[in-house]
Formats: sequence, C-alpha cells, structure tokens
Amino acid sequence: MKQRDLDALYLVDPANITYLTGFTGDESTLLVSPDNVVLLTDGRFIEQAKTELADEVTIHRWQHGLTEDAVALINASSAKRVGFEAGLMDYLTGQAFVTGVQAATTPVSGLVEELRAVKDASEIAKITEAAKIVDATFYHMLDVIRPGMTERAVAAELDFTMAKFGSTKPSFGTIVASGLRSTFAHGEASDKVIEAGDMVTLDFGATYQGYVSDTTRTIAVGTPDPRMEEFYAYVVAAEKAGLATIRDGVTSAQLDAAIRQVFLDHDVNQYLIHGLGHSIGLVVHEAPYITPRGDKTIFRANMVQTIEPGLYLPGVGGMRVEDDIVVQAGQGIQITSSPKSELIKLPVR
Ligand SMILES: [Mn+2]
Repeated sequence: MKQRDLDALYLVDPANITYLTGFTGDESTLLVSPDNVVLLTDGRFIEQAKTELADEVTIHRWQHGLTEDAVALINASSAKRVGFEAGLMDYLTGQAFVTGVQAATTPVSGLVEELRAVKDASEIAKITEAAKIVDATFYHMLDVIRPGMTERAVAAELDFTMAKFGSTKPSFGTIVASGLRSTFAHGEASDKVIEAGDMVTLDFGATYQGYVSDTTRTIAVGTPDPRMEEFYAYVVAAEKAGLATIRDGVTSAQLDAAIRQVFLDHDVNQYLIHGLGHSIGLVVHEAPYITPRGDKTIFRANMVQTIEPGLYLPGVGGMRVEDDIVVQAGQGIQITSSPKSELIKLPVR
C-alpha cells in the first residue's frame, strides 16, 4: 500500500481476505488502513469471525449494506487515496463504491495475489496433504472403474473417497470425461455410461485446511484406439519436459515452450487446446499461469504450480496428465505421484 501510495484498501475477494486474516466465511469485505483493519460482515459470521480473527481486527456488522457501510467508514476516516478490487466487483457495486467514497479511488489488482503466489512452509505442508489425498483416491478409483458405470457414479465415488481421506470439499467440480467426451477438456461428469475401449479422464482436487490440490490422470478401459496410446506417450513426455525445466528463475514463456516443443516435434500441437498449468493455493486457479505470453512472469522458489499438458483428437478421444509441483531453486519437486508412465488399461470385467 505504501509503494502504491494508498492509505486505505478495500478488499472483496474471499480468498484474499482469508489469506490476510484467517477468516474463512464469505460475503464479507475487508477495509485495511495503516492503523486499522475492519472486517465487514453480517450476523451469520459474527461468532465465527470472533474465533478466527486476531484481536486487532475490528468486526463490523453492517447496517445498510456491505458497500454502503464501507463507504461510510472510509468517508469518516482521513483516507485520501483508497485502493479497491475493481476487477472483482460487479458493475453496480463498483459504481456505488466510487460515487460514494469522497476520497480518490484507485482500482488495484493482484496486490494480495502477488503475496499469495509464494507460499510459506505451512501452506506448502497443507497443499502436500491435499496432494496425498488425491493420490490415494486415484489408486482407489483404479479398483472401482469398470464398463457399465456412469461418469456421474465414478465422480460420486471419487468425491466420497476424497472426503473419507480428509478432504473438506472437492477443489472444483470433478471432471470425469470418457469416450468421445474425453475430447472435452473440461467435461464435468455426465450420465454417459463408460464402455470398453473408452479413454477416461479424471481431473480432481482435494481441500486440506483451506488449501487445494489438482491432479489429472487419463486411463483406458479395455483397449483404446491405437492413436490414443501414441498420443499418451507424447503427453507424458511433454509433462516430463516441463518437470525438467521448472525452477526458480525460469519464465512462464520458457516453461510453456519446453512443454510445447514435445508436441511440435511430433506435429500434434494443434491438438493442445488449453493452457499448460497454473498455480494452486487457497483456490485452484491462481497466478502465475504457464503461457506463451508469460515472458515477464518469472517462477520463484516456493510457488506451487501445476503442469497439465493434454491432447484431444476430435472424434476419437483425448487425454491429460497433471501434477502439482513445488518450485525450488534448481528444480521442481513433484508432490502428486499417481502412476502415469504407461497408459493404464483397466481390465474389462
Ligand atoms: Mn488444473
């Protein structure tokens, strides 16, 4: 705030508020000034806020509305330049905020996210626990998946298993995409029945003490189209190239190029239809992202990154592998470890 010449900052993003204060409720906002931090919330969260917040944080139960009360608090203060999370507010809320506040308002973005990008030891420990849960769950699913099951039944068993292993909630809607649906990079589980010969992509994440994991494996049920095995080898090789490249000091664009080169070498890059990875933490998609446009984004030690190359052949099938990696000086340390080197073909029983 000092660097940006702000004497107050109004935050609306739940993950940013959790990161700064430890408060885990939602529909609340945070007003930060050099000598005062105020959580604006409603009756549902008062008792929770008392147990989660440090004594220095003032709990303000709003009377007229979150934004209205925040505006009134700012106008009653001596703040002259107020930053606010413009990109995370809807139009009407933002308009009410900037017209209500008498001080100068400055849109800010990424201020707290920048702090969140580099994790401390306790955050890495929590993400590592969430990673262990998805690995244990994947092994269990290998015993469960068989032809005749719907994707939805697979997802239900997968979510239930993560919960049994200690996940408080899936970190996003579990993806189970089989057969032709495996060409949908983000195919949430449907009523489709899994058949012999299907590729089945499982993309799922656990939450442990607020921190998430995110992993993907594609397996076959029975014998798939022979091109799928060929493509699978490229995907694994691409991820491996990424794992060998990621470390402190590498740019996002360099990492993207290292992974993508494997696909270019085999003339299949046109079947890659999404970004190659993202950071994880309190939420499943955090900056930095792996992107060819990321020549100014530099990975730093103690970021936690996913690498997730995939190939999708329309009308045939698709696959993706994704692992979670702690960036260190000199190397990346993989914290998810489900098997992937050979395409797993489950027996048709
Ligand atoms: Mn992911």
